[in-house]
Amino acid sequence: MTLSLQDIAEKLHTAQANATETSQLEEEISIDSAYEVQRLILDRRLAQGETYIGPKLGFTSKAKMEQMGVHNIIVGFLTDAMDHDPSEELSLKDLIHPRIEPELVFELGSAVEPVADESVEELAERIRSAVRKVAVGMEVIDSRYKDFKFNLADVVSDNTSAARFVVGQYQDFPRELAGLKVEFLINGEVVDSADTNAILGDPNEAFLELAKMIQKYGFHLPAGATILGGSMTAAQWLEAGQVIEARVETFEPLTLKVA
Ligand code: 0L1
Repeated sequence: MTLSLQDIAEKLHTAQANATETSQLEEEISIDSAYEVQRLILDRRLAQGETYIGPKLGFTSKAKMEQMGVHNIIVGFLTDAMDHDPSEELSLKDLIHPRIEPELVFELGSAVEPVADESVEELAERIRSAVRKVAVGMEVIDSRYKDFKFNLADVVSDNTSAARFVVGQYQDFPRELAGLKVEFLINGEVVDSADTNAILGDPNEAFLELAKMIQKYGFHLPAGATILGGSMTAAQWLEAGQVIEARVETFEPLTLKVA
C-alpha cells in the first residue's frame, strides 16, 4: 500500500496521540517530503489548539548520530504541549518508549525572519544576536516507530521523535558555552559525560546549522521562541521512579523526577 504524505502524517499523528507504536514507513520518501509530512503534523497539532514555540535541532552530536546510525542534522518543531515543568513529576502514561537526553536551550528575545539575498552566515549571526537567554534542558524523545528504529526520512517525518522537554534556570546570553563539562545522571549515578563541544564541535555552530535549515525548510523563529540545541550525549531510557539530572559546568543543575 502506498500512503500519501497526508496519510503518513495521519499515521504518525495517531500513533503519537494514542501512545502506540507504528510500523516504519514502507514508502521511500525524500527528505524534502519528510519535512512536508512534519509540517502537516504541525498543522494538525495547531488545529487542535497547540501553539508553536520554536524549533529543535537533532543529531548535532556524534554520540547521537552513532547511537541512531544516522549522519545528518535534523530539525523538528516544539509546541506548548511538549513543554513540561521540571518541578512536576513526568508521567510516562502518554508516551510509548521514551528516552531522555541533556541539551542546551536558547530563548530568543526578538523574532527573526529570513531576508531575501541574505547569506546563511548573516542569518546565523542575526539568530545569535536575537538570543537573550540560555539554560540547561532535557529532551524526552519518543519515536513513534516500532522498536525506536528509523531511517532519516522516517525520523524527520516523525517530527524528530520530539515528545517533551524541560528547561532549567535561564542565564543571560551571550556567555561562554564552548568546552563546558557535562554530566548526565540517573538516580545519582553518572551514566554519561561529555562536554558542550559535543554539539557540532562548538555549541555556537548550532546557529549556523539552524540558519541553513531555515533557509531550506522555512522554520519560524517568533519572539520568545525556544530552541533546543540537540543532545550532548547518547539518550537514556526512561523508567518510572527515576531521578534524572543534567549538569553543565557554570549552570544550575536540572533535575526531573519520573512518576
Ligand atoms: O538531540 C537529538 O539528537 C535528538 C534526536 C532525535 C531523534 C531520535 O534520536 O529519536
